[in-house]
Amino acid sequence: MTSPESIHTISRHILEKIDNFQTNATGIILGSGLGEAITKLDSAIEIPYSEIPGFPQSTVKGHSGSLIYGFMEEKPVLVFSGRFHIYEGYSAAEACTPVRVMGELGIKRIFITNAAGALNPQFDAGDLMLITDQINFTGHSPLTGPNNDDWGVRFPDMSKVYCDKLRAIAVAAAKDKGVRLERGVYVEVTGPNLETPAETRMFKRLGADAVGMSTAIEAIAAVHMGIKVMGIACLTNKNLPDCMAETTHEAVIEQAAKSSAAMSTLIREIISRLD
Ligand code: R1P
Repeated sequence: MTSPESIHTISRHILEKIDNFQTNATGIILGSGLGEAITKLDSAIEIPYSEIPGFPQSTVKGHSGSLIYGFMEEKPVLVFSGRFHIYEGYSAAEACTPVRVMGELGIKRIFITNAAGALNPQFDAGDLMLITDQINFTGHSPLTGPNNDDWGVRFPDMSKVYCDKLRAIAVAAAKDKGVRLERGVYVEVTGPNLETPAETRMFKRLGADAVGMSTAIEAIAAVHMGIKVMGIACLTNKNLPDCMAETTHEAVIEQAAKSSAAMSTLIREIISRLD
């Protein structure tokens, strides 16, 4: 499912379904409950993951499982509405299939979104957080195994995972549109269990501002392929170690859905400002 040949086959299949695919498209991965963040693309072509041979299938509520190509502010975008997680049983490499496919299609810029718990006590549920850096706490890497030199080098540099230029555009776009946008470090854990108070305390001490079960490994795969990355977390709940409130996935999805409008406004504005 993750060999260069299988990624090539999946990509060829997608290209057969999308006439005149433009490689200057921005790739977007939508996180839990954020399916409504990208709607109303012009000239949209939608392909359910189930119709893409060899493509992984979404098994988590809040991830619709469809690929959508279309235009936003007259710019081409390729949207993965639904992602894959290690806790679903996928390897880190399998979970990064959308990123590998985007790289194979020639995409040079991706926006990764997710739903995450806020660790920084100054952040509120409902805020968006621009990811400035990451901690991969999963113990897994999508680069494990033989390196495909056509994709990237064996030891990719990770000194700048999240593109400065895209971050500056995001900050300016948020300011102009009145969208509250925090900035911080995202830590990825394997899950699917949510964090204990002791783990939450530890992640805070490690310097993380938000915690979730995706994104970091996708960003690693993207950096490996030389793809520019921007990450936006939708903070769905506050993880305060000394007074932890119970959380459910349903509540996460509900809060993410509520923040979809702000996410949509921000992404649209950023896209409109791209070259
Ligand atoms: C937990 O509610 C789920 O929401 C987040 C977590 O990673 C986990 O999968 O989903 P995304 O990261 O896919 O947005």
